[in-house]
Amino acid sequence: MRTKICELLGIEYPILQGGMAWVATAELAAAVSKAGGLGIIGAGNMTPQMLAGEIKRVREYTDRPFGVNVYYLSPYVDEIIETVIRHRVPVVTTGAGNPGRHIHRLQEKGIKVIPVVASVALAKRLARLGVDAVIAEGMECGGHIGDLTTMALVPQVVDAVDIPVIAAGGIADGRGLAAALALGAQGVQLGTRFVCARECTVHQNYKDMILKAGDRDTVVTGASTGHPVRVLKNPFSREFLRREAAGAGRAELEALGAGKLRAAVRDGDVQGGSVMAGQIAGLIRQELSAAEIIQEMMAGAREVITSWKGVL
Ligand code: TUI
Repeated sequence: MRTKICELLGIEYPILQGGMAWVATAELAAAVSKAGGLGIIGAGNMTPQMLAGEIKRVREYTDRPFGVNVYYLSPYVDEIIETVIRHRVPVVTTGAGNPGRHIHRLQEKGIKVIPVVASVALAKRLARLGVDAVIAEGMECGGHIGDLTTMALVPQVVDAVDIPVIAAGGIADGRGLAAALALGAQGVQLGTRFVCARECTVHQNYKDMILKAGDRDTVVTGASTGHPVRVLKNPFSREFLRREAAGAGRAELEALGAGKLRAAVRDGDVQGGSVMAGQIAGLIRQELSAAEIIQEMMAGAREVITSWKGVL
């Protein structure tokens, strides 16, 4: 099941690991790349020095291709771009903003650029600027979200651009991969599923909360601030939504959210922290290694696609 994404990125399977802030460290990225997918370091709000350390560590674990996700709300965006160039990172994905001003400089240095988009309009604008592929991310995903579902967004982006499209949001097994391919995507990106990879260094409380979650256990905070974020329901999300409903302003809500992702991911404060996760959390029932996740997905997708042939 090699697709254009495998050729473009030099990977074995068309599976990318989301570059999640605080979660996607060198350990996780290296494990996914070693297993034949594309591991991605989440630069989040890291300083350029911290990122350089993570890049170096991935290379100590594997010489396979990997990526860095650049978070466009970070105060260090321009320096992070310089860091990925200096360290010759093979692939850059981007999130939470328009990477337009950096595309040519990255590509000039041989770096593949794959932005996350949540709309057809942005996908078309970035395709015109020459990006290598786009990740079309539906609002089923965890963290910062757009407003279209994966099912509606992916085929519309596929029809609007002539570069490969990677589907994200709500995908965690072989059925999701097969569905994404059916929608015209050339690959998938998984976030929540890889949070529960054995090699992922998040606090065990964070993994346990995803493993115990059901289908309706996520909620969207921050819709009123123009920065909606999907998280698991907990005392933090309830307090956030209570204040939001009471008319709290953007500044108050931003202050309430500050540092809460780190608290949940690194300190295991899954009551007072922000436990970002996608709607597919309810499907995830066990911690597996990155290689097991990828092998299980590939086998599951092959099984689905083979069964279609029986129907036709
Ligand atoms: O970036 C994400 N998901 C994220 S980032 C994040 S870090 C965070 N930490 C604390 C509080 C809040 C967030 C958690 N989750 N996904 C990629 C993504 N990017 N989804 C949607 C977009 C997007 C949105 C607007 C991409 C471009 C865009 O462009 C606007 C423009 O300038 O045209």
